[in-house]
Amino acid sequence: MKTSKYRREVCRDTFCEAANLPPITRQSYSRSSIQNDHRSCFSKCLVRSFLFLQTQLNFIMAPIPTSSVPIIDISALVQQLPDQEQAVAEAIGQACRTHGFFYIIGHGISEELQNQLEQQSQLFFAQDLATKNQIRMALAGKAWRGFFPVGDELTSGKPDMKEGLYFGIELGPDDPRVKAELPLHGANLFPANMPEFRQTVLNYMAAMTTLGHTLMRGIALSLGLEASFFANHYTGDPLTLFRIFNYPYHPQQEQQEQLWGVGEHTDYGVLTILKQDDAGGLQVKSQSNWIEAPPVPHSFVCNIGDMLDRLTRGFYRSTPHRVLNTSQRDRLSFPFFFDPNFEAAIEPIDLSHVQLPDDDQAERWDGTSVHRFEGTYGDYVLGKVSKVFPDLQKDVL
Ligand SMILES: O=C(O)CCC(=O)C(=O)O
Repeated sequence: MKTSKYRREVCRDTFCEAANLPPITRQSYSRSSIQNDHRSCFSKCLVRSFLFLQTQLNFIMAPIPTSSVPIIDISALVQQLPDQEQAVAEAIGQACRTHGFFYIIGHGISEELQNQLEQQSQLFFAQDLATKNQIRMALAGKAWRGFFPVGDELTSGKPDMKEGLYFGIELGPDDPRVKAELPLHGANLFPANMPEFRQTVLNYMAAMTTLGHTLMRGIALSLGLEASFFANHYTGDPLTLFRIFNYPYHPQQEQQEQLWGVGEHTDYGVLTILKQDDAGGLQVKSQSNWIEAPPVPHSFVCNIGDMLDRLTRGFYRSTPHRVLNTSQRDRLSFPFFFDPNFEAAIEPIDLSHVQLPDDDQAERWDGTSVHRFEGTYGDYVLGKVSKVFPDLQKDVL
């Protein structure tokens, strides 16, 4: 029997010891009794060598490199420290120009609140379909809120492998926007059998809205504008949309790459602030390459939407992203969309001091131009959401 130096080393170091056998030496190796005693160690060595090789191959052939999405500590922006805010703003600006995505830490959002949200969401999605359907989206009409099952939401015409809950600003029947039957405005649907869910979601949305204002101050400073520029013109009374998604584990996922949790798309508004659990699966198109944006403890992932692309004439591009849950378990995510006011007309900002890129319509996932669009943000967002739920759009919008 022949064996390589590597296998003899492994055999001597681990398996022989476990089997209480004396180590093989150069002298004893030639004896047939020693070879027999060590036969099972050799086969274990072979399996181990094979597994080692397989790991190396998987690594070499992995299609998506690990993340280079920058991580930015925004605590100086949160605390409004005048001598340090600009440095944070510059890091944000750099990330917006290179990736369109960045992680934030030092944001000050309560871990306890985040844990409550995650636990209650797990409980909600673990229920049977009939129970979840008690708050199905069709029941909220034009307010466009509630639960949708796996396969109901489409990206680029294809069903996404996710189920979810849609929420928005909680408005009562006397609110003038609700009286005027403005789409995407109204009351949320909350599960009657989970009494704490409502307040947790509302508290989380309030915290995210404050964080959205903070980040927009940083984005304004990064463009050489006064910190309150966006609040003064577009986001003082933002349209905020909040979603909770559950991407169930699909055994076929391993064979079929096309079972996207969410297909390639860009977000519609100015800024998305995403909380993801630790399953992974978010992929970001950075400078024409797909890279992973894996979970980073205590962070949120932020990305630019189409309206910031339009406002900056493409200086800050909205970045395509997608989700593939390969974690072998369900994945939860919590995107919060901090968007311009529904009625706002989005006009490009004067950025004569920077060199602007060409229109990217030809490369965009939806083949449209965010720069040539005419109308309010409400017109833009309604055009988009009606494509993701075409049946619901026919019935309620
Ligand atoms: O679930 C995620 O990680 C991302 C969700 C997303 O891309 C979206 O809602 O626009």
